Amino acid sequence: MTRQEFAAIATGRILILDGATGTELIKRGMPSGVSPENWILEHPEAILEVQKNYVAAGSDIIYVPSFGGNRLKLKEFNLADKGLEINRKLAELSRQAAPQGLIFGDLAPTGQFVEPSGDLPFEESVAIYREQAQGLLAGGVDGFVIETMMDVQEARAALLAIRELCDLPVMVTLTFEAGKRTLAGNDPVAALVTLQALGADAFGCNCSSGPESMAEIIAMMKPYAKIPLIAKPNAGLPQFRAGQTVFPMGAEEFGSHAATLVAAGASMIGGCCGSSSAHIAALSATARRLAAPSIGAQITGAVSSARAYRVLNPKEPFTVLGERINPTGKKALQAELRAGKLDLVQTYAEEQEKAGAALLEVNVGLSGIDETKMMREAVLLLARSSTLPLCIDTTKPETAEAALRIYPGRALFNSISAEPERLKKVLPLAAKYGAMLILLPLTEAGIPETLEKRCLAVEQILKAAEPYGYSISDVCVDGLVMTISSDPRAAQLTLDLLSWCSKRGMNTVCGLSNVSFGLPRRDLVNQAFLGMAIGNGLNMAIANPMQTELMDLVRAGDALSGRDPKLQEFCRRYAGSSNAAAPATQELSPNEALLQALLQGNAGGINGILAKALSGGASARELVDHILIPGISEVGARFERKEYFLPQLIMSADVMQAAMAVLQPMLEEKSSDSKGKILLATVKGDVHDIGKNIVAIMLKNYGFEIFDLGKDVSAESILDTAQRENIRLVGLSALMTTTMMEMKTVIELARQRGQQDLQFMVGGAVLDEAFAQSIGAHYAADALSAVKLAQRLLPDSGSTKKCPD
Ligand code: B1M
Repeated sequence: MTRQEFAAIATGRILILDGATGTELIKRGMPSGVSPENWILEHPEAILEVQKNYVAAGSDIIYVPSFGGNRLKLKEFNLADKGLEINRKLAELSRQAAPQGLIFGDLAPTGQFVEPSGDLPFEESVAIYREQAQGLLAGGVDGFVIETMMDVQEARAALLAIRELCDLPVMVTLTFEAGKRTLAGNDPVAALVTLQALGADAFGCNCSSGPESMAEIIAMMKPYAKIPLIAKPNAGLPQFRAGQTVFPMGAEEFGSHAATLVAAGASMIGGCCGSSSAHIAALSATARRLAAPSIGAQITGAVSSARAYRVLNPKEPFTVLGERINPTGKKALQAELRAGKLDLVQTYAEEQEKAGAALLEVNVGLSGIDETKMMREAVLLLARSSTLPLCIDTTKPETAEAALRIYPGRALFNSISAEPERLKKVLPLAAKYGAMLILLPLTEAGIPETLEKRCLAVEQILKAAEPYGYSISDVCVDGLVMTISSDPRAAQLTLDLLSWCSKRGMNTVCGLSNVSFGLPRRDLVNQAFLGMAIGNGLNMAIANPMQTELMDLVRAGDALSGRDPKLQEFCRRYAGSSNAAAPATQELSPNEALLQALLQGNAGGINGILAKALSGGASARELVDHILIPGISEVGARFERKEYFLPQLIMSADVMQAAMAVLQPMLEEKSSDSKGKILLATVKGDVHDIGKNIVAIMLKNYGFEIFDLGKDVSAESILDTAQRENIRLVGLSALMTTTMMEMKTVIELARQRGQQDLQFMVGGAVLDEAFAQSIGAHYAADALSAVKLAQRLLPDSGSTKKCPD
């Protein structure tokens, strides 16, 4: 099936998808702990029955049961090298179940977070999905579905993998949590903007919620969706009854929600966990009575980051693209980039975001450095640390490609001119990644001297971009600001071009400061020019948002040009303010700077901050106890309140680790002889080790010999080491309710193995005394309590240093 054929069948009718596979297979005897893909191949009759039932219930598209068929998931069952064959056979089975219907190969999370949120290299993720898609293609699928994704970047990897293999239709669905964001913090509209620009043929949500709250997410996305929207909810919110997960919504009630989902804008509906063919039959019966939603976006021209989006449209508020991440004329940034460092890039990003920039321009072009490598690293860093969408600014196509490929959003690309060579090189790659474009009305002959020639250049670029799917709403025209010192007509020429574009509904953008080059009081000229340019339709500027006069002018401009409805933003910001100069911002104390760096996840400069704090008289222990531990706890609280998301949690943890690496030697005191051996480990499945490391330092300070096995350590490894090293006390740490029970497993295994004398000390934020007792362990609430407990449990070790009470 071609993408055009898919678009045709998805227009003017409601397509019915299938329902749950996993819960249906469990009903048919699939045990837990097996590879579902392998079990299906060993029990083909089960999946044939499930899928034939869905076809009979009215499903237009059947998902191949290849959900966990990627190399990383299969590896858990020693099946990694059978991926191609397994996926091919699964697709062939689905074809047997639906000989006349459409079967879509199913790609789902690998279980590992991809960079920039996680450690799995992006290209490795692409390769994993490519391999799976190849198997499914060999099995004859009609298209693909990428589903249950929790990180837009992983969905991008899968989509790119398929796009680079074939031109079949691809549907993508993400799983949104109760706060209407994915686990990685992706916003639904931002994810839609990113993935439809990258070439998804339909987009939406599956799993996690019941139909009602899914309808709310569909309604949020609808105005921005150029493609059909998908809703595949669970049969209600899962409930835990008698140790089992139950999905409470019956088929009839589920079916009645088709109307809610379609009214919200979904034109492809089905079921996820807990739904059966009865649910799909009910959904299909209701859908038959409903008119299909129209396909098409009311709001176009949006760019996105992983967590936010911004509509670029002359009717929207003025957009300032922060210009500071550009080494031209900035010695400090040049020095950092040459040294391979990006601390200033992160600082400039934070400052500009705070000052009101809506996008961040990123330019790292500098002689003598590997621009492509540096750009990729800068983009990865900014994708993790900033919510603002990026504008990639480079003249090199290979640098542009590296940036656009890794960026987990829809970027703006600066820039594309009417030079045929550049058009040929840059247009296909910008289109491949779905970037919005800044058009520069330059031709082979240079900068056109008349308005007519500049307009012609804009039209030439638009014409060349059209076959790649670009329309006026996907571009911004650069006003080409030249200096009035050398040509008094320069400003007027730009103003005329802005006016010409504005009449055609085009976005326009200018770099501001060129106009005043060589003049005194450039600020006056720049401000007057900005005012005139806004009057001629300018709606975007590449500028320094730290200049308060400029930002004030921009906001006043929005108020005057009707881009600030009811003047709400202007009044919110300026009511009660006078035109007196704002008080200078106070410099932060080293302790405040340390806390801020931790909360913002900014590891750059952490050594300097710590050095200042220590030379100012703070002790390493005070910094750990009074700044770092409360700070990281605040990060956890923000994560819980859904103000922070996983990437921010990871960045703050990195700062904590960096700070601890500096402070650790100062926390450790030399002790001459060992006071007893203690083994420490964070249990299997848990990677939190900051607290355990602090406990280790304290125990070392009090003379104990520590065998630290690290994090995510198996029970066997802990017990083998204890046996081999003749250790009598084992300290276990766990930070999650899901991993604390692993402590019980370790202790039970020790007893089974006959390690009866082994004592256990446990700690971690989710534990308490009662839990410790219930599993036969001793509890320590913090590092100092751990020392006291160790001294009590290993009395003959002779730890002489007295522990303060
Ligand atoms: Co995560 N995380 N995290 N995390 N993380 C928590 C624990 C969480 C409470 C955040 C939240 O939701 N508010 C939550 C658990 C919820 C729950 O189960 N109740 C959580 C989650 C959900 C997750 C993930 C699942 C997120 C995701 O992927 N969706 C994921 C899990 C990955 C995994 O383990 N499989 C995850 C990942 C991470 C990071 C990797 C990003 C990072 C860890 C980096 C690292 O440790 N190297 C991280 C962090 C930093 C946190 C929080 C913010 C901070 C933990 C910390 O370092 N605290 C945390 C929220 C919080 O606790 N407020 C959170 C400071 C540390 C000094 O305290 O470890 O308690 P603590 O140690 C204390 C005492 O407890 C005691 O002494 C220490 C010093 O006083 N103690 C012992 C600890 N171990 C002891 C052992 C002893 C004795 C005392 O004897 C042996």
